[in-house]
Amino acid sequence: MALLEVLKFPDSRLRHKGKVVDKVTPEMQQLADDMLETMYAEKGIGLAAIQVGVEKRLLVIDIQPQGESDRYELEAGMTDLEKQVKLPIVIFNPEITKKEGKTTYDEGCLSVPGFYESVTRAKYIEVKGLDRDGNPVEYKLDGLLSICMQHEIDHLDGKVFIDRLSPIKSNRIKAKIKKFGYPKPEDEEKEEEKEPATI
Ligand code: QAP
Ligand code: CO
Repeated sequence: MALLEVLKFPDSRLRHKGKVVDKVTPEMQQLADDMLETMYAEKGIGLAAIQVGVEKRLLVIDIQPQGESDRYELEAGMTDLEKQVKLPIVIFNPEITKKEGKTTYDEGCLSVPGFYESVTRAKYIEVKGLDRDGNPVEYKLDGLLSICMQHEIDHLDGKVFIDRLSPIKSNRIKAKIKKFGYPKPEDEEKEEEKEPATI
């Protein structure tokens, strides 16, 4: 097991596309395990191989909070479909075969830490691919799992969630990152504390 470095926007490698995995080799399984370990260590709920600089179509997802992390407000309850899914999800060559409805969620990303914005995506999706053993799998997803799967598949196509915002919002975030870089977690807390309530 090993922790991997997560690339931060605007790293140009986040614009690369993942290549189809022809065969799920032990090396590919090791990569999947390292990505899961990295995702848990960084308190994420999803991670795509592109984010760790590997150009393969592989992503991992787990929306069950690990330890005390309760950032993702799962007290609202999982949907019936979500409860049926065995977590974590490890999927190679994910392909969306069906999309239905629309839903909006305040998304974040381990490659854009500290920034959260509303993104609209399909509410329900069906996805097929290969599991950790190289066997075909199919998922029917809604709720946070559906959103997360679409967000991670975007990474495999060189897309980051801020690309899906209005140009005004996305340019504002890009400019802020260019100018200030990313806030350290301590700075973020301090800023919240001293921020006066504004009307
Ligand atoms: C993608 O994102 C996602 O800013 C996964 O300081 C997010 O795991 C899909 C994270 C929301 C659907 C909804 C972000 C951790 C983790 C941060 C993540 C941060 C620490 C983001
Ligand atoms: Co992301």
